[in-house]
Amino acid sequence: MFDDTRSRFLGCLIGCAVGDALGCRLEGLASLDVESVFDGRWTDDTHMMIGVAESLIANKGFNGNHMAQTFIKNYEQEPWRGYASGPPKVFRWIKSGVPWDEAAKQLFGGAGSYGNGAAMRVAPVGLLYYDDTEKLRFVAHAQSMITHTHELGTEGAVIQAYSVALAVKASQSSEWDSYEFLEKLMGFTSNETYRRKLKKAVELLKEGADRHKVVKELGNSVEAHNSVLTAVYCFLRNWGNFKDAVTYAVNLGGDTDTIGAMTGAISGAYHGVEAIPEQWRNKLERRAYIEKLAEDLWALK
Ligand code: R7I
Ligand code: MG
Ligand code: MG
Repeated sequence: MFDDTRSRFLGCLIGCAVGDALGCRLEGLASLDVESVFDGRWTDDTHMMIGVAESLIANKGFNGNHMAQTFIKNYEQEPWRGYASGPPKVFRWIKSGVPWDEAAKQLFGGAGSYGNGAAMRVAPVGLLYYDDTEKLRFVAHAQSMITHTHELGTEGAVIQAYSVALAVKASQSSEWDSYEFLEKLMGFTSNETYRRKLKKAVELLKEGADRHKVVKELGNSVEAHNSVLTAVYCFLRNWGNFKDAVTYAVNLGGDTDTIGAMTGAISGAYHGVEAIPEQWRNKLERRAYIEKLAEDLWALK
């Protein structure tokens, strides 16, 4: 069979950036004509995804301190990318000498963050370890710990990374459907909050639920458990087409850039880069650099 993994890698990272760029224009707005607002500029979601990729490539795998320093360097160059409050605090603590795997435990009164920040950036981990599930789980969790130590935050990242991996693999095997995809996620996570949402996702797909119900049941907000499976659902509900999936995602409202980024990463990994509308790719900020990162990750395989 023709090996199109390279195109899937490119589709995943470009898809993440395109979904972020589409979504950030719609944040807080009612459904708009996505074509007319797309300007290709992306936010912290893509900025941190780039940091994950850069560090994985530089180390040919995971190095926690290096990845933390990469996040810090990128943040200091472009702090205006729309970062939430948690990561910049962690960056300051790490700079003052707290170890990379300790600093984030202090957030939110010692609970650690369950924001979706560890999931929104994790796509490169899903690519690099798409064929090694246990390594994927380990690295997706470890990269989360730099900024997100709450179990719901880390598990969201692990599930998002595995969804990217499944999308790469589903495109290579033949006949998967949405229900099998959800079943595989169910077999992968033992977290009850996520398992409940996976059951909901099956029901919503079966009944062809409207957007209002999807948002009510799966969520569309900044918490990982209220956005990661929403993105998975957006992909599955629009399995056939990249553009439909991200357009649907960013029209759910709420944390639109992040749900767009996560949907775009999964859908791009499934369809390959050619399926992403060319006018979107052409406008995308730092497109060549993001493509280079995808190529370098692919070369590590
Ligand atoms: O997760 P994080 O990087 O934010 C990502 C979001 C995405 O939408 C990006 O596009 C960008 O806009 O920001 O940053 P955190 O500050 O760790 O978490 C984000 C938010 O989640 C926090 O501001 C809180 O509102 C909420 N949150 C919590 N609230 C209460 N208790 C996260 N953890 C907790 C918690 O333990
Ligand atoms: Mg953002
Ligand atoms: Mg966001």
